Amino acid sequence: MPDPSAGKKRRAAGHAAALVEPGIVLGLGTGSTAAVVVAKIGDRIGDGSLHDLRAVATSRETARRARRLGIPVTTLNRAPVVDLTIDGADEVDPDMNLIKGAGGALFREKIVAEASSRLVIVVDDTKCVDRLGSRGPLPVEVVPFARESVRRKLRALGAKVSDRTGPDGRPFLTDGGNRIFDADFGPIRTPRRLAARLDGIAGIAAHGLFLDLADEVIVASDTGVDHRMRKMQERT
Ligand code: A5P
Repeated sequence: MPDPSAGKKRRAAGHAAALVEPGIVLGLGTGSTAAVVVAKIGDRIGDGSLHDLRAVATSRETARRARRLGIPVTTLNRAPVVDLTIDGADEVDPDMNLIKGAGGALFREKIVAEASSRLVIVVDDTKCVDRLGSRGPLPVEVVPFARESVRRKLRALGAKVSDRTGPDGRPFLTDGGNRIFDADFGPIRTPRRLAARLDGIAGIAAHGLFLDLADEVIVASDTGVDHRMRKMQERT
């Protein structure tokens, strides 16, 4: 099925790929928008405007895609400080807080985001919301040992919890071998409070609330591209 947002994703991705400078350690996100960014970076390596990059991929799928396009891929352990990461998101609120994880790579995406000096998020305007949780559930990655205890805790916090499955109908497994719950909290009034509660549950490997992590958000609409910056003092 054709993606109605494909044109916007291409415009936003082109804008983001132009931010990449030779010689840096570059974090590569996961998902359909990040895939367009990876393709555009591959083009820039091909035309010689980018060289000496080392890329840290947020998923095996992105690593494979990058290698195919001639982008040198390293590991976070070899390059633990990432200069710039470009990634997509499922929702962006007016404070540039995010929900991520519809693609199932949220754990590695959060690790790479936290290791990055600059995190640039690329979305089309359908992802912009007043309140996180308005478009879909919150992905929560759970270690198998704690699956049922975490399910009960998420329910106690008010979520309707579904088990994510893959295209074959079997449980979706992340690159780390964990499961994903899609936890529907509805629009989230206090994302910081919810994030703190989820951070306190030991069996959760990662949740999709990415708060205070994005430095810049590139939003593509039918009329153009809006490049939003976080005020310097807000990044901790
Ligand atoms: C991957 O786990 C996600 O966090 C993606 O970054 C997010 O789902 C956006 O994906 P699309 O660009 O495909 O909408």
